[in-house]
Amino acid sequence: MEIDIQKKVLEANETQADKNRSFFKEQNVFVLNMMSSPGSGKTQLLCKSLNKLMPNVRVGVIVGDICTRNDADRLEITGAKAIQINTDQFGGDCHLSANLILASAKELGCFDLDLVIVENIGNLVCPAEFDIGEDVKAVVLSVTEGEDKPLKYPLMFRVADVAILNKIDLLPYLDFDAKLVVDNMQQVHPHLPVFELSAKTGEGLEPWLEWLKIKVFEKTGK
Ligand SMILES: Nc1nc2c(ncn2[C@@H]2O[C@H](COP(=O)(O)OP(=O)(O)O)[C@@H](O)[C@H]2O)c(=O)[nH]1
Ligand SMILES: [Mg+2]
Repeated sequence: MEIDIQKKVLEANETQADKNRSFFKEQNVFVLNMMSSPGSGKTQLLCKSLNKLMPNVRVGVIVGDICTRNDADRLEITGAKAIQINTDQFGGDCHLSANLILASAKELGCFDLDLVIVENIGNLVCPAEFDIGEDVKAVVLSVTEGEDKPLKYPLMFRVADVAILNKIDLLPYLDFDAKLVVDNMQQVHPHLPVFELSAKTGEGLEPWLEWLKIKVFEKTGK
């Protein structure tokens, strides 16, 4: 019974995600879904990225959290419009579903944008199961989380199109093996592109932004 309901929820989400994809195509906007566990540095990375991308790339953000609009407030300092979704009113969902994304994308006004970035709710499990009609899924893992996480949460790394290893400025203070974590990511997802960077210092940011800009151009021609 429980499995049946879960299957129906995922199927309904899939149908809505296809509608979102058509909407985003019609609006000629590229959509990036950024996922990670809480605290790996998604908002920090987005703030740094937005400062470099705008105004050449016109970016809007949709950000999900169970409560607060802290992240939307942080992101809006960059000048980007940010829509905050809080899921406590929907039972505290641990992921953003496709229907919530479409409503927020319409509020954002995609027509004037080249890129919509969705900062998903901090969780390495559920967001991986819910397609939102995005073009690219990115997973962020920080160096304080342990090298074994790609092996423990393989679905997230399997569905990701790109991975970011964040907080490399902390490597001198930790017993963390960056080569091992990249090997573990690529064990569950062969040839997964991985960008090692620090969203705090900005080290390693450029290759990630170049990769993203090429993806946006390939879809939108902008
Ligand atoms: N040292 C260091 N701290 C970082 C870096 N990126 C984020 N942080 C810090 O990590 C904490 C969580 O970051 P946040 O962006 O809120 O993570 P989120 O929950 O994934 O959105 C904050 O205190 C950030 O200042 C980084 O590259 N290096
Ligand atoms: Mg955040």
